[in-house]
Amino acid sequence: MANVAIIGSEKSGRTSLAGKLGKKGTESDITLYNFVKGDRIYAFVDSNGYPSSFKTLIQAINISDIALVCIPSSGLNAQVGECIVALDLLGNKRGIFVITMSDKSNPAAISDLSEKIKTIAKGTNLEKWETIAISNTTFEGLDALKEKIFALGEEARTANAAKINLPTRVIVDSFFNVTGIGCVVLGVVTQGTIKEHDKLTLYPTERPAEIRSIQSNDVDMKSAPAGTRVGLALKGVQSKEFDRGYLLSQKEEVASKFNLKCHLTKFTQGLGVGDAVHLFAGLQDMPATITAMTIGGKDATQAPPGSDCNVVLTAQNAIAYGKNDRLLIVQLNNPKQRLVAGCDVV
Ligand SMILES: Nc1nc2c(ncn2[C@@H]2O[C@H](COP(=O)(O)OP(=O)(O)OP(=O)(O)O)[C@@H](O)[C@H]2O)c(=O)[nH]1
Ligand SMILES: [Mg+2]
Repeated sequence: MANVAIIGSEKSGRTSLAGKLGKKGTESDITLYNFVKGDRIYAFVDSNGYPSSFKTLIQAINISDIALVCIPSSGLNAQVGECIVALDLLGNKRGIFVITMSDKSNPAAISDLSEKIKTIAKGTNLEKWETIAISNTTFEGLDALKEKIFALGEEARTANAAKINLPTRVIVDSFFNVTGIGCVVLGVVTQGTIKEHDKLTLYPTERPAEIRSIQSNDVDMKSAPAGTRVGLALKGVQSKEFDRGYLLSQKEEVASKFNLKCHLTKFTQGLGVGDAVHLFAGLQDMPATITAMTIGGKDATQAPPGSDCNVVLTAQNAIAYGKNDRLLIVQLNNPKQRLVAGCDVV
């Protein structure tokens, strides 16, 4: 199974493309489209709330193995830039640049745009990504795009197979009550292998929860390995206790005060002590304040764009995370550049 985020510019044909790649499933501000190819299952995640809702971008990326960055053939814009910066700050991701609406352009202009994409991706984690032009109306390029997605899907499958013996972790994106069944949650097994009757803990609330049953793509399963998108019926917890991004896991860290090693993007206006920001961890986000800063071991009050610094950040409420998770500092109300920094917990 591989999960594929469809992100990029608004009105670039993202939803139309999702509909070409899979069958519509769970719908909200991120909508899932499923595709079964033999024993391979693909879940495409349309972050339809983006760009007005920034968090749907990060959520789509963080529940996916692969990202498709959609760029209309009319050209690059700030949203494409924001998607590239987000993917770069979050670390190594597999993905493809998709030039959409090729029917509205011509080969010379498309080849020009491909070069421009190469230029802005240079020096980022995305510099080796391929670019492909497609049209949802003439179907040009769609088969070639699918082949590329399937090739990356096989790589993701191998990467996930290496994680099946790690401690169990499920990242929850949807939750509801089903009459006669009780609490049902949807999410992705990102580590380990979950089994029916596993006793896990819900984080950050640290409440015990037991897996009553597991489904994937409407099929009952006794167990599900890393990489699987699952629906779980749970015992011991209620759906109203959940929030998007909660983790069902063996062990997570929970904190509201963080020491973070940050790398600022060169596009932000900078970061300073006292700044009100949002901290993103997985699918969770929380208002937070920068309470202290050091640069190269010395106390500082302001870090310039493109620089590295360490900060103490205090969040409004507790967040669940793992020591190896990549966190983001974001200024949601900044009209120019919402992303500020990618962070490791120290
Ligand atoms: N000519 C042409 N039009 C397209 C193509 N793909 C989508 N469209 C049209 O472009 C418009 C936007 O398409 P959507 O699929 O809704 O794009 P989107 O990125 O999901 O848009 P938002 O979610 O509203 O930001 C619709 O009117 C589509 O019919 C294409 O390949 N060629
Ligand atoms: Mg859409």
